[in-house]
Amino acid sequence: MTDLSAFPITGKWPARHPDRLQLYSLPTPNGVKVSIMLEEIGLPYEVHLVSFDSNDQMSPEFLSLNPNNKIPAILDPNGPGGAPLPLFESGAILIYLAEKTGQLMPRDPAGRYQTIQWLMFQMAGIGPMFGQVGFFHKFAGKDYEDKRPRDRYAAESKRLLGVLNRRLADRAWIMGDGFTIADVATFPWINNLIGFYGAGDLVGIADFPHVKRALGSFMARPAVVKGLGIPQRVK
Ligand SMILES: N[C@@H](CCC(=O)N[C@@H](CS)C(=O)NCC(=O)O)C(=O)O
Repeated sequence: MTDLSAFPITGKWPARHPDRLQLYSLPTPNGVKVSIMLEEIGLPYEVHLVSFDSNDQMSPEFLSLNPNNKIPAILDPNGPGGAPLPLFESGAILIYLAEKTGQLMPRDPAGRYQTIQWLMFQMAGIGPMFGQVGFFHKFAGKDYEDKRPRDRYAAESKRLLGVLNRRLADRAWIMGDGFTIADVATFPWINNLIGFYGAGDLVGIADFPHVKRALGSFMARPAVVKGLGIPQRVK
């Protein structure tokens, strides 16, 4: 039986199945990337809810795994060389899981680097910019009289959607016929922008038909349907 007791996070979130990958998360667009990935690849895992209502992400136990106080984070009891591996940053986790299982990543080196390139495009562009749209359109920033910050982030999000739309014009998925971690990272954010943030009209989503078509295909995948609800918010 694997012993994870050296990791303080297991003091607050005990591992009932220490042989399985431990996921610490919430069903936000960054969080569901990892639950969708785990459902897609079929790796056994145990999920733990990190509640923002009780500021769990600021607890010493959580910070011991991710000093940057953000979900998602994982602890894989069976990491490289058989040793446990703690990991944070959703992009790093997706690359790790793809390489660990040989899934959702092209095998040829050029395809692999290009997949990582589009993953970085999501991590550095889509995620941060759409997040700002959320703040200025749906959350506290919506009450600001000065609409220039909202419009700046909406314009940048539109530009990014245009880049993605052109990429998808003649491809089923970001890397072509094969579904990859670039798609796993990107489409939860598109879904969130239109759905939870209600910013589809603000960014003119109707102008991006290829993005909408690929989003429809993404949302129809059984692993996506399941992963979007993991972990459940209220137990
Ligand atoms: N770049 C990080 C971003 C993670 C992130 O922003 N997580 C948010 C939820 S979507 C969070 O944990 N926020 C809690 C906080 O800031 O205290 C990743 O992709 O893992």
